[in-house]
Amino acid sequence: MKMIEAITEQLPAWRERVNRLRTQFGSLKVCDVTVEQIYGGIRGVQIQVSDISYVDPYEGIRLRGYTIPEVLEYLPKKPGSDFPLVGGLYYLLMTDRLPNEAEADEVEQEWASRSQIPEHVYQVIRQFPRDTHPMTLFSVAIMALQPSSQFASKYAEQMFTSEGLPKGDYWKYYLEDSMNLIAKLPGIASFIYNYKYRNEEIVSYSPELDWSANFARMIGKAEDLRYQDLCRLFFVIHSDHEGGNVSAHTSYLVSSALSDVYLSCAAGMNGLAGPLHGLANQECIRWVLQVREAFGGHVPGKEELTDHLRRQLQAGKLIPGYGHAVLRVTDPRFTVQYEFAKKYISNDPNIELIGRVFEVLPPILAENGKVKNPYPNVDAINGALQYHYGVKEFDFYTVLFGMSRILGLTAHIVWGRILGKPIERPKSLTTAMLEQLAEKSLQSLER
Ligand code: HAX
Repeated sequence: MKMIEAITEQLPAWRERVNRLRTQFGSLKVCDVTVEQIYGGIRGVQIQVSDISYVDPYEGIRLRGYTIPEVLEYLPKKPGSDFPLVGGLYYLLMTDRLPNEAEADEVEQEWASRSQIPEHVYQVIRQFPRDTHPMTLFSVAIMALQPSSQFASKYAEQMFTSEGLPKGDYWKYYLEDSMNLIAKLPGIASFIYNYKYRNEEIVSYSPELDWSANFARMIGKAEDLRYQDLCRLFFVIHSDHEGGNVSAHTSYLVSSALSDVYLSCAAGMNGLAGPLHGLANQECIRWVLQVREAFGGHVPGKEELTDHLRRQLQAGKLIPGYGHAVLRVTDPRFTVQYEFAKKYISNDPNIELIGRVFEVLPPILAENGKVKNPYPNVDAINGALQYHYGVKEFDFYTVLFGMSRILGLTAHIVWGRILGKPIERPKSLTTAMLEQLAEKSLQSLER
């Protein structure tokens, strides 16, 4: 694979950079940690390095240094589509280089050749009651693939033979496992969808189509070229959001114990399934429909909507799709989806309402200064787009998010192995220890 060559070429320089920082500047202090940060979700504590992506509070995400509009513009596309091949995005995340068409296509072809899903994975899914949340099924399906981990078997094998597995080569097995897992995601996700909501169909992968279009085809949207474009857009923009969010941090932490890609990604997906993380997208479309219902199915005018939103906030309710832990501007991933919606489905009443909420809500949220970011995040619109194209099962949306996010998670994990990162082990304190520190600081103030 060209990806392996591209990474191998860069290895000495990357290792040199990290070694220099660790050996020459190992004791350099990066930031202080406050008691509030310790109790407040480690918010803002700079304890990770992520070269895959970086979230600037005022600019939004950059993937390998490129903004969302740049990524959408520069990545290779399939003839006839204005939206990127996910294979090209993966090449960029993994190698830190923009791919040409052949390089993007090679990743897509690799996925096609690795897409066969073992029968037992379908059986595992079928064992669960049909009303099981699709994220649970997604996570167990990934776990069911774990016995095929090349890293796990190679690692176990070398423990008992004279033939060693050099630490510097671990990443190649992690990359192999990542490629094998990602290749199967359209088949797994579509089967979960078909099992729960359609006809239980298992559809085989078509090498003629790209990864995104394969997923669309597998859930019965072979003819819907616009939906296939939406999938390309969705899978590219949800792929990564730095290393500190729950799913990225979880999978990276698990992989630091040399747990393989399957174990690590399933753990990440369990984090993504939380209502404060990936589950938020299903809440947003539900909320949009509820607002319309409150107005007899219509889209309320600005004044009516303002009153309604104020009443909700006064009642202590959260407005889903607004706010962010890091961002302090409108999420560019909201913007590109909103542009897609305005271009292709502007007459959809849910999109009309989302546009109106975008006009009136930010100043209201900003009024009392409590909400740090009064602007929409990525989830404010993605469910409404799926809903328009007929994917109306809200609880499935987080699986779509998960398919995309695994692209980023695996890039972080593989690079963790490339750079030889050790097992993570932060240190705990007791409340009594913090109280002692507090006492000491009081005494020194009194002196
Ligand atoms: N509506 C009403 N109140 C909100 C709000 C919203 N959309 N967003 C934040 N607030 C409130 C918080 O509840 C908090 O109130 P209290 O102090 O009374 O608890 C206060 O404003 C300060 O919160 P914050 O510091 O601005 O936001 P946080 O960093 O704590 O939380 C969240 C960020 C995204 C979790 C939050 O804004 C929220 O719950 N938004 C709605 C749910 C949502 O859209 N989630 C998806 C986020 C995108 C994502 O990461 N997806 O994976």
